[in-house]
Amino acid sequence: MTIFQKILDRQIPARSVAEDEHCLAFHDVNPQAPVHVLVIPKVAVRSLAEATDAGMLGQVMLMAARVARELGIEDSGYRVVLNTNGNAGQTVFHLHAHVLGGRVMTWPPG
Ligand code: DGP
Repeated sequence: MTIFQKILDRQIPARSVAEDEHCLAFHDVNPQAPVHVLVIPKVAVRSLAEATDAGMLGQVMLMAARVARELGIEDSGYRVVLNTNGNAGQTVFHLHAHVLGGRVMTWPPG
């Protein structure tokens, strides 16, 4: 079981930001920006590479946009990232979108 499944099951705590029937959003424990929130689907899918449900992916993206709006980074701008497998640095194998904002982002990412 992944650490994010344990958060979904309320076995370990997280600082929740938003929730609906499809997704949970919570603050990243190791923030890389003033706003750094993770959005996870309630279904356990290892990564974007293994996702087949377009509806689920859409719900994750819509929740990311909602979080950005509600945390006040919509107008200043934000980045949504899905690290996928090794070279991208994925460490938790429950699909998740990082919502990063509150500072200027560089491009390309390192
Ligand atoms: P990734 O490298 O894309 O798999 O990102 C995993 C993120 O999850 C990383 O930024 C740190 C975060 N994280 C790992 N364990 C926990 C935890 O127990 N609680 C919270 N809130 N975040 C976690």
